[in-house]
Amino acid sequence: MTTSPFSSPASFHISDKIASAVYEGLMSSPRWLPSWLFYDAAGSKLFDQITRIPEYYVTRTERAILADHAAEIVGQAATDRALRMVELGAGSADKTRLLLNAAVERQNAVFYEPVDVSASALVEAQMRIEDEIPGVIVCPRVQDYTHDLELDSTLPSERRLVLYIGSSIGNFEPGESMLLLERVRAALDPGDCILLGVDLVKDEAVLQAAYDDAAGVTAAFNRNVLVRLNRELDADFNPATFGHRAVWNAADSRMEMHLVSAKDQEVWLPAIDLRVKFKVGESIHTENSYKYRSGEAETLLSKAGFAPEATWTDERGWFAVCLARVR
Ligand code: AVJ
Repeated sequence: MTTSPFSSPASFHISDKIASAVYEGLMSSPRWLPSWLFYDAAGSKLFDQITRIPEYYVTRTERAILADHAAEIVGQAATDRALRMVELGAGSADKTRLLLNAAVERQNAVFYEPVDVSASALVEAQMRIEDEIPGVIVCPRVQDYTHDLELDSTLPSERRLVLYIGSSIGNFEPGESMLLLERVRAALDPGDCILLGVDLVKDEAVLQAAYDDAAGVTAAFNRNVLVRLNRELDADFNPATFGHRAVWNAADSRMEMHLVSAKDQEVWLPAIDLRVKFKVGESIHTENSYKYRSGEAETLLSKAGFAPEATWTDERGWFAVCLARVR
């Protein structure tokens, strides 16, 4: 973590990580905010709603792939050993359940280690999973897997399968995703596996609709970041004066989300002693969601020290799930 470029705000509690990221992003030109800021309690709820809107094909497409191939995936990862399942993020609900169910069917008990920065999300995942899938032993780990990853050691009779599903990797810049996968590989032993879910490049209209749904849930998700800054940095954004914009950036192969100022205005963020002037039409870049071409995820995994073994996709070729093993 870089040190804050401003003196520590005194009066109320704020996270230094948030303060320094917001300061850096809003001082930049063009302005940006990191996409991890979306996931406060309200934002996590909104994302959960997004996964169910008709235009957002991502979650249901990946779920269908996993539903069709869970037993095969688990069997191929495990070979002749007992599988320990690790998940980066606190459980993608029913998608994780499909794989855990398949593992419980192969072996009587399965250890499941969800890794997340949020202790409350982990507690919730633990209760839900232990309740719903007898045979799963949950060992939660509070860790920021984007910075460090340390896992329970395994017995010689075991093998790990790390789940990094849900297109979570799509939020990382190409160089960052490479580093992240290298770090994951470094925490594993030879023979351990990763299951990586990536969203694929597709028709622009489909992408556009998925990130700008008719019901406006994604717009609310995007604007919620301003609500969060109002609460946590005592800022005075009027979220209604920022429009939601989703664009396909073909050159960089990514969907982008922006918040566009509908008028000339000034926003004050007293907690970081920052005044920001927005011109009408000026935007804050809030998210990149990278889309892969077929074969690219496998190339990335190879460069990070994994040997890709199998890729599963849907009939339309919209999403890919790749299994790769530590060499
Ligand atoms: C959670 C990063 C996979 O990029 O599709 C959904 C977040 N942003 N709608 C994605 C998101 C807008 C999502 N990921």
